[in-house]
Amino acid sequence: MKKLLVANRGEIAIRIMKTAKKMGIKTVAIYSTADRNSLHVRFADEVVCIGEPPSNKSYLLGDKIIKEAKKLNVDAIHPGYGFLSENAKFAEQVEKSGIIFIGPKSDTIKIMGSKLAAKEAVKSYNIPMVPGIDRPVNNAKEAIEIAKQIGFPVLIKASAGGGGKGMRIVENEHDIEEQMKRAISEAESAFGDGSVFIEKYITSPRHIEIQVLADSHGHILHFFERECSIQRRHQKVIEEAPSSILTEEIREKMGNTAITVAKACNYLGAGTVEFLVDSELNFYFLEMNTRLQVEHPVTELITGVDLVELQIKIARGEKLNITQNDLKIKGHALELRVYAEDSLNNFLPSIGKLTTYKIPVGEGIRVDNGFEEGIDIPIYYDPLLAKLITYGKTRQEAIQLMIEAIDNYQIIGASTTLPFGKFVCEHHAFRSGNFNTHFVKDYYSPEKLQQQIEEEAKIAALFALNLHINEQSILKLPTN
Ligand code: MV4
Repeated sequence: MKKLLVANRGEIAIRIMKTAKKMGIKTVAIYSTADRNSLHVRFADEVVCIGEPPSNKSYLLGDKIIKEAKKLNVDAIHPGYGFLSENAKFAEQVEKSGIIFIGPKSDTIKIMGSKLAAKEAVKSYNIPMVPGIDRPVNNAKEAIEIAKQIGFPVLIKASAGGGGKGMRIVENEHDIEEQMKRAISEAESAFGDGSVFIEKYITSPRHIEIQVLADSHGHILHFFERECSIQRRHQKVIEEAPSSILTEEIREKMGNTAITVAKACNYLGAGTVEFLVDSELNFYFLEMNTRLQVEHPVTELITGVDLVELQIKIARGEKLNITQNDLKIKGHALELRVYAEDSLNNFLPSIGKLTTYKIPVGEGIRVDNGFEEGIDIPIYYDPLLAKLITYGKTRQEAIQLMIEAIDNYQIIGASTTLPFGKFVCEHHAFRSGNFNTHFVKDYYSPEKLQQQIEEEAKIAALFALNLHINEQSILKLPTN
């Protein structure tokens, strides 16, 4: 593999190119006209403008990307996350064009893109799953029968779903018909597939996922868990590894389950197996994400591996030259997604020119960044500016480092989720480790954040006053 095209933008494009450079592989960046001055474009050895700013006129143009890749004699395409990363058709077209797609086979992407197909694929492997029905349901009477058997509350879910779309909690049988209609029509318009099924609703779960890697020689390894329960409207905000609630025993069980899921779908490359974990620490397989995830750095920090490097090696046909026993968790890592969103104003995108942009540096601090001072944040894409990642010997150390790093991150020109991240890091429920997916809903309000910001300003003012008085008294001393 001599040349790699990264079919993505922002921090993840840079992250992937860094590893390619380290491995002596030339890099090609693609960009839309909105990104012509972006960091990821300057970072690459070669660049291609792929189209107009909207994603469907640039970063989603699979055919055009493949055409340009061929012109430039590209050997492999890395899709990053989002955009074309889980598009089975794109993966298939890349395969057919003779270019290596860095990811699993298109058939695997297709299976895992459907929750019902995924359930079907793992059916014979004794994988713990949430009680429910594993086929599409569209008849209200039948749905009521199923729900009664499972027991309320139940969750109606879209098979093609993602990001909570087409998902409906139902508390009693009178609401089933109405909610099922809504779920089906939402799924139809969002995914063009109205298949829905029914599961027992786990009321206060944690969201914990396992990183796996599978090579083309039949070796599959897991790289432990990431705790992703701190999210807002299905958008993760803070991720960490390891999770503070798992015992060694459950960790091993979940890891082995994840490996079995990967085996069941003939997995290749890096993937993530998602689980729900209930308050009694029962875990249930939810779905598998067939891409490199946003939060992969926390896994890299606690295991000491470069996941992109391993992805590339696997794509080149190499064997994973480590065993499960070689892998040990060391330390604790936290990641805060730094979005250009206003935490005080319903997380509305906050776009503008970054007139000041200085990232924190120091031991235990990693910033996977896609921006620099003077750049306008485009309105067309996900407003993730960077990922602020900290690593310490203990969870407490990683949290403390995160708070300091947030204080040392200087951004003027856009509101960001940095203050929100600090709010979470200072919250007793987060610090205690005792939280679930309802954390943000249960504990966060803009008023509370505002109050915290004001209190901090007061303390800073008092501190300054104190300093001033002390200096004055020092000045007066010689006269006494
Ligand atoms: C669930 C659940 C409770 N019970 N399934 C949301 C997105 C999708 N990946 C799965 N999701 C959930 N499925 C059952 N049977 C609760 C959620 C859920 C959730 C999961 C992970 C992270 C955040 C969440 C927020 C709300 C609901």
